[in-house]
Amino acid sequence: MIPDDFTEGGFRSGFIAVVGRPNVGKSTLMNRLVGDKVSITSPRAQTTRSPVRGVRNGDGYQAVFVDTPGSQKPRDTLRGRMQEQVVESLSEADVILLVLDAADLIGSGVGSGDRYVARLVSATDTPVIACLNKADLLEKQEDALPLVDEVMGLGEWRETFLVSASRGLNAEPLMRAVAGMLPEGPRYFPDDLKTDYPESLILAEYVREKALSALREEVPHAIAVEIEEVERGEGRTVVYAIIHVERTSQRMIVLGKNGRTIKQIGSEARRDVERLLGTSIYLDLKVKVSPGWRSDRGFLERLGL
Ligand SMILES: Nc1nc2c(ncn2[C@@H]2O[C@H](COP(=O)(O)OP(=O)(O)OP(=O)(O)O)[C@@H](O)[C@H]2O)c(=O)[nH]1
Ligand SMILES: [Mg+2]
Repeated sequence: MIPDDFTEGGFRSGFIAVVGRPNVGKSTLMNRLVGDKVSITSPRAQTTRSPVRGVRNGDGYQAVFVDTPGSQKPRDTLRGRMQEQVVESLSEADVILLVLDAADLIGSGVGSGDRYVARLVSATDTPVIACLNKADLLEKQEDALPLVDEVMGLGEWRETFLVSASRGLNAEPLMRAVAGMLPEGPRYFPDDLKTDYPESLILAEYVREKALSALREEVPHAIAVEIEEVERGEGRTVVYAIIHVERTSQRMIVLGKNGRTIKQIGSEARRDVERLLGTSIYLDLKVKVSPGWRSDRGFLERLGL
C-alpha cells in the first residue's frame, strides 16, 4: 500500500516503461494516465513503432511514461529495431507496467506472446506492476478473478491491477501505485510539457493513425508517414506529408476510388493536427512507393524509428 504521506520524503520522479504484446492497449493506457493524446492508438497490431514519452505531473511527483512498441520476436529490420527499443526502455525504467489483455486471456489463456514479455521484464531488477487491461470487455466482474490469478502466476509483480484504459477504470489507483514506487528525483520536464516527442513526428503519427483506421489487412504495416515541411503562414499553416507504401498496388489502395480514401485520411488527420498546432492548416498529402523501406536503416532513422 502507498502511505498517504508519500510525498513528504521529497520530490519523486522517474521513468515508467509501458510494455506488453502488440494491441493490448499500452498506448491507450499511457494516454489515460497522462491525460492527453500523446501516443496514437488503433485496432491494428504494431501501431506504436518507437517509444513515445508522456509526462504526468502530480502532487509531489513527475511520472514520465515511456510507451513502447508491442513486444514480440523480431522478423525484419523495423521490428528488430522496435524490439531493441523495448529492451532499451526497460533498462532505463524505474518502474515497469506490464500490460495484458483480459479479453484475450478469457478466450485463450496466457499465450506464448505474454510469456515472452513476462520473461523480458522478469530479467530486470525493476519493480513491475501488472495491468490486466480491457476489463470492460468481461461479461461479469467475477470472470476477472481467475485471470488475475493467472497473471500473478506469471512472475513476481509488486502489484496487479484490473483496469480499463479506454473507460478509465482503476486508472487513478494505478497512478497512485506508480507514484508511490518512484524514487526521489528531479523534475525532468517543465510542468506544462506533456511529451518531448518532436512536433513533426507527432504530426506524422496523427496521419498514420488515420491511415491505419482507413486501411485493412497488410497495408497498415506497409505504411510510413514522413512530414517533409511545415510552412507557417499568417492564419494558416501548410503541412506537406508523404505516405510511403511498399508497392504500387498499395498506393492504389491508399488513394482509393477517385482519391476517396486519401481524402478521408487527410480530413480526419487535419482536425487532430489543427488541435496540436492551434491554427488552421492545409494538409498536402502525397503517396509514394518506396520499396523495402522497412529494411532500410537510413530511411528508418530519418523517420525517427
Ligand atoms: N474495450 C477496450 N478496448 C481497449 C482498451 N484499451 C485499448 N483498447 C483498444 O485496443 C486497441 C489497441 O489499443 P492500443 O492502445 O493502440 O494498443 P497498443 O498495445 O499500444 O498496440 P501496439 O502499439 O500496436 O502494440 C485499440 O482499438 C483500443 O481502442 C480497453 O480498456 N477496453
Ligand atoms: Mg501502441
